[in-house]
Amino acid sequence: MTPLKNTQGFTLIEALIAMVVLTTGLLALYTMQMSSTKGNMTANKLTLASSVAGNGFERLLNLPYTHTTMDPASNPHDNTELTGLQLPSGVTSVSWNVTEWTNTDGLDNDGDGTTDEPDELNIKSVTLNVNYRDWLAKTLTITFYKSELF
Ligand SMILES: [Ca+2]
Ligand SMILES: [Ca+2]
Repeated sequence: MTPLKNTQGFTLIEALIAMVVLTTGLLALYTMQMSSTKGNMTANKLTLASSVAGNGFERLLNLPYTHTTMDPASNPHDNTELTGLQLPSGVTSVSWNVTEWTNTDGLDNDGDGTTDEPDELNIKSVTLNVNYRDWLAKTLTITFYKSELF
């Protein structure tokens, strides 16, 4: 068995360099961990907001075309009008605006004798906003259309 050539151990400088290298690595790991945690929370809140937006969208689509929650004259509407709509932690409010789709093609599209009246197409455009928080206050917006025929 050959004896070790250097039996004097590490110098103070070598130990310090090793500590600097180790500390740099640990700091990089910490930064990565924090970034990952933050991204995870952001994704979680966005998923919750999307779920609430989907619920609100389904509820509004299933109500009658002339329901008060779909009245353009009462804009902006909010979640207190949808009984039982659950807002999970982090989701602060839901609001939506309804607009009658108009056209100005000079034709009486619905055959009621009036040309280009505000509700001639029997379609409403709804812009639904879900306000939520992750690290910052954010808003998820979806737009959908509701037809009087369906
Ligand atoms: Ca008309
Ligand atoms: Ca028209």
